[in-house]
Amino acid sequence: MRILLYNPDNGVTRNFMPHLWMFLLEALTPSDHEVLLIDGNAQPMDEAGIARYVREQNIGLVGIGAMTRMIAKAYRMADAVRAAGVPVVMGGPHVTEMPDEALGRDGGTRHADAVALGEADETWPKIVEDAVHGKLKDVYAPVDEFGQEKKPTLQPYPSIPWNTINLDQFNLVPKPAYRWLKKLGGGWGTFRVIPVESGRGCPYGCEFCTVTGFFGDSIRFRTNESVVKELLLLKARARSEGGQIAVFFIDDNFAINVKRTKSLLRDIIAANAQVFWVAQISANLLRDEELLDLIAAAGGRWIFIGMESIDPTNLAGVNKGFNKPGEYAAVLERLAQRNVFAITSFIFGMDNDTPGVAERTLQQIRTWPAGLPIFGLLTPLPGTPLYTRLKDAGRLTRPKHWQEFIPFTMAHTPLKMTIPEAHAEVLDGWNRSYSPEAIAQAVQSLDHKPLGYRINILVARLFFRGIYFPQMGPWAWLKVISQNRRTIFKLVREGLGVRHDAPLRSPDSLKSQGETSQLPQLLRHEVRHR
Ligand code: B12
Ligand code: SF4
Repeated sequence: MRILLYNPDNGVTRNFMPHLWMFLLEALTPSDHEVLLIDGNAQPMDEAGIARYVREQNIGLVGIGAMTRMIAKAYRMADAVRAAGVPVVMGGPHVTEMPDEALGRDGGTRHADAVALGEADETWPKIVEDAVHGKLKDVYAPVDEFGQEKKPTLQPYPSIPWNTINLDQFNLVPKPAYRWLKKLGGGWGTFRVIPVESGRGCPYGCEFCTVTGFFGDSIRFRTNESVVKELLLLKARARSEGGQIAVFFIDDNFAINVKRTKSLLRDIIAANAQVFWVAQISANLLRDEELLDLIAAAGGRWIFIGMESIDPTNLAGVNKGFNKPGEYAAVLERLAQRNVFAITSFIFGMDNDTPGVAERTLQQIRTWPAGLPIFGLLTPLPGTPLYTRLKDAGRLTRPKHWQEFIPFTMAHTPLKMTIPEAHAEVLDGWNRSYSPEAIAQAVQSLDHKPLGYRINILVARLFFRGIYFPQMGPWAWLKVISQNRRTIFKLVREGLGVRHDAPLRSPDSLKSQGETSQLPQLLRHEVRHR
């Protein structure tokens, strides 16, 4: 049977990274079936397109996975596939919380023939087998022989064949630059960010988060050996095709067990399996200096920190009192000393927020080392304690907000500001953090660091800007480049101390920390130190 795994686009931004679930399920599919992957963020497709595709490719089963924010599109695509006579199974966080919606048991349209609840690592082969025999059940739940919920151990973990998977749709080097960069040599013909998980689960139970409910509070890890093997495979692939691969460790809290994280990082270093990587770690776990040294030495370059708010009352209100705003600055300084930078994520519209929250937050951010601040609104995702609390209090203004997804628009009224005021705060946060002046300032604040770091923060800021301000397509990009031309020219001028005969170098060949480049450093030349 030919199986299509499809992840819809979010309609707002292009994802910089493919979705792990697709590769994982592909690796777990019995070998007598052929699996095709389409990520709508990289390969846009509409309803007519997917119906045509499943007919032309003779697809026997379509698996669709989606977060809440893409679920309306997922349902439309599922409807088109089913109308073409091909069965659809849906999985992922949204349908796990709302299976009746997908199955049409809530009085609405049925979108899926079957729904896979929770982690599908063990149910997927059974789903495929049932589909082959035309006997799909409505619901597949990960349970043991006694009907008790059963979480996959991650030991063993399937090996994803990164050396053979077709990753063409996930190359971040724009096509026009591709041939030029490839010719130039030095390993920048392709650049991909690849998701890798080293463990699952987070016991912290923040009120707005799906993770604790979905993965359970039992934390499970892969063996160090299996993670290291995967990194080596990715590294070998990048080298063999003259490109670069960076890894996003998608664990919700990569250092949730500090002892184990240190041991993994030591093994990565010992095996020379370093690639540049990003990971999500909560601020309270970044106090340990040895952990930070190991992160830097093992290839860690960006750490995503869910700071959420600088107001302890807000944090306590969403069960995230373990975040201590008083220590944010010290945490970021410690990272920056090791040339590791932070993506700091904030949520506005919390119950204690009042107008002016963006400016108050920015005042703090300006005192921190340059990083990548991002701003969102408190969103009641289905299945979270936040959803239940707001629903019980009658505060949901759009109880099924996912049916009509509107980016950066709240689905409930905050207590101390209005919905438009909350949105205005988010706009203010993005505007003031990603204006050409703010970008120039961030770059300038790294003047004491080698050129590579400044190029890194510039490129990262230009990309991150796109999370809020749509910049799809060449014209949008030209506009952004033109607005930031002063900062770009400044760095180019500095780079003219560059040896033009020197090829672009890969991170592998960089020796000292000071010279180690970071993620999107496509423009890097060898700098002649004067
Ligand atoms: C990586 C990640 C991202 C990436 C993007 C996704 C990507 N390219 O991988 C980035 C960083 C961009 C991102 C952004 C956002 N994310 Co995010 N993200 C994650 C994260 C940390 C890991 C996802 C992952 O790969 N997990 C590991 C795989 C193995 O698990 P899985 O995807 O759930 O798949 C398993 C099952 O669900 C199931 N399954 C999944 N799909 C399918 C399909 C079929 C057919 C079947 C049978 C089974 C199946 O089988 C898999 C194996 O067991 C999750 C949290 C988490 N730990 O999952 C949050 C998570 C998915 N994100 C979340 C959110 C809310 C967001 C944002 C909306 C945040 C924001 N406010 O901006 C944005 C929106 C992104 C967008 N583009 O629209 C929520 C989603 C909740 C929900 N109900 O939708 C999660 C769960 C985190 C949370 N705090 O609650 N995210
Ligand atoms: S620490 Fe992060 S992953 Fe864990 S519950 Fe809180 S928001 Fe979710």
